[in-house]
Amino acid sequence: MTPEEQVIEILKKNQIEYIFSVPCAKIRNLLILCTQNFKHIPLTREEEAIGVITGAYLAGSHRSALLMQSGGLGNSINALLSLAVLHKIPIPMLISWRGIYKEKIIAQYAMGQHITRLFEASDIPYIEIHNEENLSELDSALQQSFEHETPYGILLSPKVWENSKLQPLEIKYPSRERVSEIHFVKGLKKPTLTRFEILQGLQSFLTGKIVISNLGFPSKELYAVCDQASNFYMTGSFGMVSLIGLGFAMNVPDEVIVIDGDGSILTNPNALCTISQVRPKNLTILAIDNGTHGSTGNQLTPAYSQIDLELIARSFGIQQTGNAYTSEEVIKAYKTLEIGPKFIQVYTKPFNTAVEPIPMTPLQIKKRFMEFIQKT
Ligand SMILES: Cc1ncc(C[n+]2csc(CCOP(=O)(O)OP(=O)(O)O)c2C)c(N)n1
Repeated sequence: MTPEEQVIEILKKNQIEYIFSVPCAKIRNLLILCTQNFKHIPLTREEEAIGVITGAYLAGSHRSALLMQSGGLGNSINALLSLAVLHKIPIPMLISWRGIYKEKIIAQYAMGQHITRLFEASDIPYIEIHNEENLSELDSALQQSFEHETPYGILLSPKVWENSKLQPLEIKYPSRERVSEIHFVKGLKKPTLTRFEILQGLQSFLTGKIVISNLGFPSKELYAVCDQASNFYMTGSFGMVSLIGLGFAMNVPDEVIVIDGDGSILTNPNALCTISQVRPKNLTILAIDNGTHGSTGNQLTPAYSQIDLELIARSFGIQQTGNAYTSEEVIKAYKTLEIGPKFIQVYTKPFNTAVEPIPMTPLQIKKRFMEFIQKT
C-alpha cells in the first residue's frame, strides 16, 4: 500500500466521516483519495474547519479530520483554543509539515520550524511522523483525539510521501461556464429597535428551535429572553458562529437558526462562501446588523455606512436573502424565503441591554446541548 492509501485506511478505521481541507502540494494525491473515500469539503481558510467540525460534533459526535499545511495552524489558533479546546471538541489535524525537509520555499521555514513550540505553548497534543514506516502512529493519535475530546496535531513530513508509487491522480474539472448576475437596489432606513427588542419579539419563533448565537451580548441577551437546552451560546471564537451552525445543519434534519452579527460576518466573510457551497437547506442566518461591534462598546464597522451584508451574502451565492427592521418582518422573511440556506439581515440600533452573564460554563453549555440533541 502507498503511504496515501495507508492514511485513508487509518482514517476509515477510526470512523472518520468528514474531511475538511485547504490544499498543500505535498498532499495533492491524498486529498484526491479523500474525495473518493469520505465526505470531503474543501475550505478557503483552515479556521473555518474548527467551526464546522464543532457543529458536526455537537450534532451527534460526527467524526471529522482537518487536512492542511503547517501555516494553516497559524490561521486557526484562536478558534482552536477558544472553541475546540474550551468545549472539548476532537479535531485531528493532519498537517503537511513544510519548512523542515528538502524545502525550496523560504517562506515555509518560519511556521514549519516553530510549529511544535506553538503546539506546546497551546497545550495541544501533537506527534511528528517523519517516515512512512511510522504512519501507524496516526492510528493512536486519532484514537486519543476522540477519546480525550481534544484537537490533536499530526505533523507529516514530506519524507512520508517521498517514495510513494502513487502516480499523480487526476482532478475532475466540471464546466466553468456560467452567468453571474445580481440585481440589487436597496435603501436603508433608520433602525428603531435594539437587538434585545428584536430577540424579545422573536421569543415564540425561537422557542423549540435549535439556535446558535454569536459571542458577547447576543448570547447573553438570548439567554435572558429565551433560554432553552437547544440554544448553543458561543463565548469565544469570533467569526465562527455561522460555521458552527453549518456543521450542525449538515447533520440534523431540524431547522437551525444562527444569530450572527455584522462584526462577526465581516471578520470572516468566507464562512458565507463555504455555506453557499454546501447549501444546507435547514440553515437560517439572522445577521443582526447594528453597524457596530456592539459587544466591545459599539465601535462602527464598515456595515454602518458602506457595506451591505445582504449584498455580500448574495455575492457569495446565497440566493435566499431578505432584510428586516422588526421581529414581524424577520418572521415574514423567514416564511417567504424558500429553501435554505436563508440569510436575513436584521437592522438594529447599536445598543446593548444590561443583562446578567450566562451562569453556565462552556462545557455545561455543550453538555446540555448535546444531551438535548440525543433525546430528540
Ligand atoms: C479574535 C477576536 N477579536 C476581537 C474580539 C472582541 N470581540 C468580541 S465581540 C466583538 C464584536 C462583535 O460584533 P458583532 O459580531 O457585530 O456582534 P454585536 O456584539 O454587535 O451584536 C469583538 C470585536 C474577540 N472576542 N476575538
